[in-house]
This record gives sequence, C-alpha cells and structure tokens, in this order.
Amino acid sequence: MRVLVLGGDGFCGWPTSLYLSDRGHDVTIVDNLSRRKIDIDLEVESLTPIRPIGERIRVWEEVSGREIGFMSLDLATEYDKLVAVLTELRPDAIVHFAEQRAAPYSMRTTSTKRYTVDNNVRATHNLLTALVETGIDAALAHLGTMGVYGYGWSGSAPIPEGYLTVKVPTPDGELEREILHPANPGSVYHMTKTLDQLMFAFYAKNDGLRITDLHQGIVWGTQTDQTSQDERLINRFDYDGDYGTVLNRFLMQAAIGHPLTVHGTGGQTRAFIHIRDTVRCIELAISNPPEAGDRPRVLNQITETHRVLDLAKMVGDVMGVEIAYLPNPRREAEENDLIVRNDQFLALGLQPTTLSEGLLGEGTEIAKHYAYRADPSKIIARSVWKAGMETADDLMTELPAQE
Ligand code: NAD
Ligand code: USQ
Repeated sequence: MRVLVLGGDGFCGWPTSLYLSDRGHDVTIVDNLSRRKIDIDLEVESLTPIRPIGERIRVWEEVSGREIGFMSLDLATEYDKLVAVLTELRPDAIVHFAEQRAAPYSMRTTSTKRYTVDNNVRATHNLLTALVETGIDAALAHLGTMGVYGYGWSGSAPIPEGYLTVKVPTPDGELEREILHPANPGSVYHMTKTLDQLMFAFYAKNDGLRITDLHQGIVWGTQTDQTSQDERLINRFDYDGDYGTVLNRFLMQAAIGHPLTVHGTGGQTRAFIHIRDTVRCIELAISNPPEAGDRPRVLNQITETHRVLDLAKMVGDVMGVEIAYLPNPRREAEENDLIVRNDQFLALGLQPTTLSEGLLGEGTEIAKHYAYRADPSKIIARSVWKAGMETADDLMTELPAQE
C-alpha cells in the first residue's frame, strides 16, 4: 500500500513508518517537526539522541534498502500544500499522528492551550476537507486517545469501543440507540481528540470518508525491531514533566536513582500499550478499514490496564528506588476503576505484548545507557491544571539533590 504517515517523525510515527516500510509498504512521512521545536522551547531533549529526519531516512535506506519519502508540511496552516501532496501521491492509506499530544503541555499556559486547539483541530479538519476536495478514497486511521471517555464516568462498567447502547424513553416506550460514548476530556489536549471524533462522524456520514479512530492508551517502551537496527534510527524517549508519560518516566527515574514521581495517591488506573504493539495495530487498522458510508470505526488500542501506584511499586522493587508521593498537578480523580474492551484488535490477530520484567529491563537498559543525557531539573511536572494548585516544587527540598 502507498501510505502517508502524518507526524511520522514523532514517538509513535517514526517506528510506525519503519515498521510499515519493512513490511513492504511505500511510506511517505509528512511532518512539520514542531515536536522538535517544542523541545527547544522547553530546553529539554529526548533522553535518546534522535537524529535529524533526513539522516534517519538515509540510515534506514542504508540498513534496509527501502526508501521513505519526507515532506515538511504544517497540516494546520499549509492547506494548499497538503492538497498538492495528496494529489501527487494518491495514498491508499493515511495514518494521522500529527497533533500536539501532551496533556500537561496543553495546560501549561493560555498560549499552549490555544496552540493545541488551533493545531490539532485545524490539522484534522484540513485533512478531512482535503480528502473530500481531492476525492481520494484513502483509508484514514487517526490516533485518538482513551482519555476521550474520561475516567470513572460509568463506574466499573467496561468501556466499549467508541459507541454506547442507550435506552431513550419515549411516550410509546423505550427506543434503543447506539451513540458515540459521551466525551469527558480531562485536559485541553484530550478535548481536541473529542472534537476530532465529531468531525470524523460528520465527514463519514456526509462524504463517505473511511475513517478509523484508534483510542490508544499510554504508549510505553522505546524500540522496535526496526529502530534497534542502528543507533541512528533510535526512537525518542520523553522523560520531562510535560511530554514524558508515566511508565517511561518511572523507568528513567529509576535508572538515575530519582524517587518515582507518583501524583497524589497513585490510585489513577490507566490503559497501556507497548510501542511494538502500536505499530502492529496501525497496520491491522489500515488493512481492515470500514466501508464508505459506514460510521467511523473505533478501536480501543490498548493491551492492559494498571494503577499508577502498582507500576511505581513494580519499578521501585526491581530497581531499588523510593516512591515520592507528590501533590497532583492535574485535576483528576484520586482513584478510578478501568476495564476496557479491546475485542476488535484481538479478533484482528493482535497478540498483546504485556508488561513483563523482560521488557521493563529493556526500557531500563536504554534509560541507564543514556542517563548521562538526562537533565534532572526537567523531571518534576510543573504544569498545573488550575492556577493556585499546590506544586511538587513545595516538596523539592525533601527529594534528594540530583547531580
Ligand atoms: P509526538 O509529539 O512524538 O509526534 C507527533 C508528531 O506530529 C511530531 O513529530 C510533530 O512534529 C508532528 N506534528 C504535530 N503537529 C503537526 C502539524 N500541524 N503538521 C505536521 N506535523 C505535525 O507524539 P506521539 O507520542 O508520537 O503521538 C502520536 C499521536 O498518537 C498523537 O496524536 C497522540 O495524541 C496519539 N497518542 C499518543 C500516545 C502516547 O502515549 N504517546 C497515547 C495515545 C495516543
Ligand atoms: N502520572 C504520575 N506521575 C508522573 C506522570 C504521570 O502519577 O510522573 C499520572 C498522571 O497524573 C495520570 C497518569 O499518570 O494520572 C497518566 O499520565 P501520563 O502523562 O502518562 O498520560 P496522559 O497525560 O494521559 O497522556 C498520555 C499521552 C497522550 C495520550 C494518553 C493516553 O501523552 O498523548 O493520549 O497518554 S490516555 O491516558 O489513555 O488517554
């Protein structure tokens, strides 16, 4: 298949591009490299030394003999260029990763809230209108998030895959309907994903676009079989308070002997997936698209759920580091249950990579290997959901000083 990977320079996009290329697909990456620019603004770098996109692509060709195309393009602002790229390449499938994806970054300032909405909503809408304008009937797979459902809204009932069956009372009795699961975002970033869902529903209904929305859990791990073939292909590893996600952060913190930064009681339960499964799910999704006229297909792209505190205890026990219970900078429930349906990916043949000490060990090795690149001052999450919330800096004196 000819596949466009939008956001193909990012944490999920780069390994997906290499995986699809390795599997024989003809891949072109579209990215405006905004994620690299945000690192510069935040004065932080991926723990792993990621190479410039041109070098990454050259090394992949050297290693695999396969070419990957690259187009520098801002999906949110360069609409005409997007139409030109689509018209020229006429992709069979499009994978859309290209959004600002960090909840803490989206809550940092008024400016980052506005940027996140402007970037994400416009990028998605431009893509949809460009597909309609060009008449390209590509299978579109978008990376959504488990966070669109919110946490704890339906108690301990399993979260369905996108749609919920409800009973509507009428004077003549109850009607049964399937509706999009109510949206309950916990950050401006998550809110943009709920807005994306409405745009998908409209364009699938009105224009027959074939859309799959992948409600992905927190991705952990770093390397795949492809990115580990040469150090210059290494994937990014975010550990800072804005972009680092919880399990990778704990692995990195443990590797440098930093207390594990549990927010609040650590009673938050979240869904997880390893990066190796992310790339497999993407290929399954673009190979099994809905038909024109179908509503968007929603798949929960997760393999397991864990409580944050259980993860901290697991990492802490294996690595011999303490847990630091920090004031939670987010407005979120202290505790929640989470049971998630993921039947569709299992039926498509996904064999989940579950969290095991072996994989934790691999993550820890990478974190230890590049620990010299870590800036410990960037670890604490300082972005608060509401002005005036207590911050972890109040406890900083209690945390051991870092080199
Ligand atoms: P990332 O920030 O590493 O990658 C996103 C890429 O998109 C970056 O390379 C960035 O430069 C590019 N991009 C952003 N806006 C763009 C624009 N307007 N035009 C062109 N390129 C643009 O993020 P990631 O972790 O790889 O996440 C990819 C997608 O998966 C996101 O949509 C995210 O919401 C979703 N997701 C990620 C996770 C996770 O744990 N990382 C979990 C669930 C869902
Ligand atoms: N947390 C800690 N300590 C930390 C970091 C996080 O206790 O050092 C807690 C948070 O308070 C939260 C949970 O861990 O309760 C998850 O936080 P996270 O930063 O790992 O994940 P999140 O903000 O939800 O965002 C990430 C990705 C996002 C994706 C989402 C999937 O950045 O792109 O959409 O995971 S999901 O969470 O399923 O919605």
